[in-house]
Amino acid sequence: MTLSPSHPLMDGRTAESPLISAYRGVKPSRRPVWFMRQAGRSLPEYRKAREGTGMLESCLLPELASEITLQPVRRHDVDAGIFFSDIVIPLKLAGVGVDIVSGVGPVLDSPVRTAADVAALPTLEDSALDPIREAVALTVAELGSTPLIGFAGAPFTLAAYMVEGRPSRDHMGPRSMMHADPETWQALAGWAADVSGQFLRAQIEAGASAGQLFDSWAGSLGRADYERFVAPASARALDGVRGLGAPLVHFGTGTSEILQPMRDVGVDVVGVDYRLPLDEANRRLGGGVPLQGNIDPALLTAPWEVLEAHVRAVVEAGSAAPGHVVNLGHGVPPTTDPEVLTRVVSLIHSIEP
Ligand code: 1CP
Repeated sequence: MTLSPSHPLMDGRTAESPLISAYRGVKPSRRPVWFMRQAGRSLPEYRKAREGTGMLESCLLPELASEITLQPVRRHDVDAGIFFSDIVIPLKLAGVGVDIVSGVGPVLDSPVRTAADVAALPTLEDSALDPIREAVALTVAELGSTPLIGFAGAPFTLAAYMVEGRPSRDHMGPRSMMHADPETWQALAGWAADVSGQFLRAQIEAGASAGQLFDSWAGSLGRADYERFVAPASARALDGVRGLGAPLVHFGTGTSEILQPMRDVGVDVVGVDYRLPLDEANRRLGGGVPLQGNIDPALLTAPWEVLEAHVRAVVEAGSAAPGHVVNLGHGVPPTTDPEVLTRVVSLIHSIEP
């Protein structure tokens, strides 16, 4: 498994970029920063581009998905683009009935709750991923030396939507299934691992220079359940991706107690949410793992002096790790003033790496 010689990571465009250097634990020329959900409703140009087009439909129109991916890179001078798509796109491309309902999130036509439901799940044909490959190729052609990050949802977070049929607070459905019907759980997590892995691999092969596995809701699990029922599936999702040589990041929220097992699924970098200072995260990981994070999104509306002090504290704490990519502790809130994000980027770039 190797990337083509014309891939941005192989032909000299991105291998020494600040982002890829920091992910590899090499000192970068400037301290890299990007924001989860940097594309999206905080940007007026996004709202304009999306007008009249459904969320999932937008993800499957290569020119539109590419344009939306590029918008925050042009505006903020961030050190990476994050591919505009959604964690439920591989479900949709496999033929599972799913939509993103405005103001709600992913909603399935029929929740997946029994062994028969899982057995009836369709396979994801490789050719169905062609619109994704095309959008990635268009995007990296524009990005030049700025790396594109591909991503996928981790099996637990995907299964949380599949079992509940919609967003939920406590993810009771999948957490109950693990114990009540472990075989069905394993089959579902395995299915989710395979489609996620295919989705991420397609993005990296088409030109993404790094990949992020989002297990946004893994923090609802205790460590024992995470290690037994979830980590093996997350590791499986990355089996077809790890050997490509693109750095891999693993992120979730509320994961302070499971950072080490999240690292152990076989990633290079751990994303930390805003709850745990990065120097403590570094300590919990034994000091050898590059980190990503963790500005508290709530502070984006604080007075500038308060936000600046917080950003400086995050940078200081992150300096303990062998590499640090600045990000938020979770996604950009839709109400964020985009000019604040631009100012945060230039502050971070002004600090010695
Ligand atoms: O109304 C709109 O404009 C749609 C909102 C939106 C957007 C912009 C959704 C619906 N998804 C996305 C894009 C998206 N989703 C990206 C790419 C853009 C970027 O980061 O700049 C990414 C990486 C995701 C991944 C995603 N989707 C996650 C993991 C990240 C996270 O935020 O934790 C999750 C959990 C989803 C599900 C989802 N999709 C959309 C919503 C509103 C949700 C969350 C619903 C919930 O609360 O459970």
